[in-house]
Amino acid sequence: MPIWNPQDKDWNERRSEIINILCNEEYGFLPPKPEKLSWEVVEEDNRFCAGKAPLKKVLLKADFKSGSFFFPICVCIPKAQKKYPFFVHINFRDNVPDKYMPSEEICDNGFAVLSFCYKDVTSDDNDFSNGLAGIIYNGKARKDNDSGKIAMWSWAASRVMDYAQTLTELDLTRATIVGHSRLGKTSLLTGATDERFSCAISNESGCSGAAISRGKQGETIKNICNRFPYWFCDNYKKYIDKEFDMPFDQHFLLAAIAPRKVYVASAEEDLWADPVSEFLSCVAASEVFEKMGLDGLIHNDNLPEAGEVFHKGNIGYHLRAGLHFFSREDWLHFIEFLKQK
Ligand code: GTR
Repeated sequence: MPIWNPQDKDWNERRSEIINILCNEEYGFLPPKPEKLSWEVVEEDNRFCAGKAPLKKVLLKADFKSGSFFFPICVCIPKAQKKYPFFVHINFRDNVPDKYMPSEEICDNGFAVLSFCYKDVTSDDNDFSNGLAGIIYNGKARKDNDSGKIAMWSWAASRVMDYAQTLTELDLTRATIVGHSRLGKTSLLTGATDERFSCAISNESGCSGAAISRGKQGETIKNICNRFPYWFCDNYKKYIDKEFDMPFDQHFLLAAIAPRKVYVASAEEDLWADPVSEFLSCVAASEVFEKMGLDGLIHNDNLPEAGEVFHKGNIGYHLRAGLHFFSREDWLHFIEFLKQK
């Protein structure tokens, strides 16, 4: 089944349909934009990264008719007179430096990094009464295609982008969204729905992220819906043990980012995420890039081996040796991919 038939409709139309399918059937529709977004710098550390890249802690405030909601972000921008390409990193933790984010090295490489902790947006559990979820649902029952938690974390990444657009030190044409694991799933959804990001990176996002579901090893839709039902909308449960009946698969999510860049990183020992299914998804999503006359994933004609890196096309990929982790090595590959463009 082709993802897109260019004779039928143009890419913008097909891309909207794909996003609609993914939101309706899997993640739920993202919450609406707030009526107003404002912010306040609450802390400044001018000595951070030896003073090369001062750190600001900023509180973003989103006003809705039903109430206001705040979440903190960390902003680290190299101190020099130029515009920096930047990452928005959806992180597991709320402070810097962090084991999943080598801020100094990122900044030394000429990138700024804005990060936030996903749990500051809404908790990672079935409680839909706190944070953004509390404002949106406000005691109302969730409909089958209403936002799951991933869609809410993704909404927050777009608010960080709203704030980034007000900063003159950033090169807004080179904004990358990045996350690891459940937050890699969130990063891909953000890349698909928010065209202000010129690249979306998934680090080991696996099931319901970069990995194709049909034939997937390790975690399945059944496993993920049983353990983390609240990450998704209720409609997603329809596909438990029915992968081959799905009117989409995860390569649609990668393709919805085209013609912007996508990067998928796998780890050899991360069998729960399944590196092979992550790789196959990149191969399948290449269809859309190729129909646009662009390169998708440029790869060898065999499954990747640990240490292999594919950076030539608009879909980047690497397979790192080792375990499920967001390592410095992953970041350095992403930086190298982004620098060559
Ligand atoms: C696992 C989950 C995966 C992955 C991971 C993570 O337990 O099964 O889908 O997202 O958590 O986020 O670390």
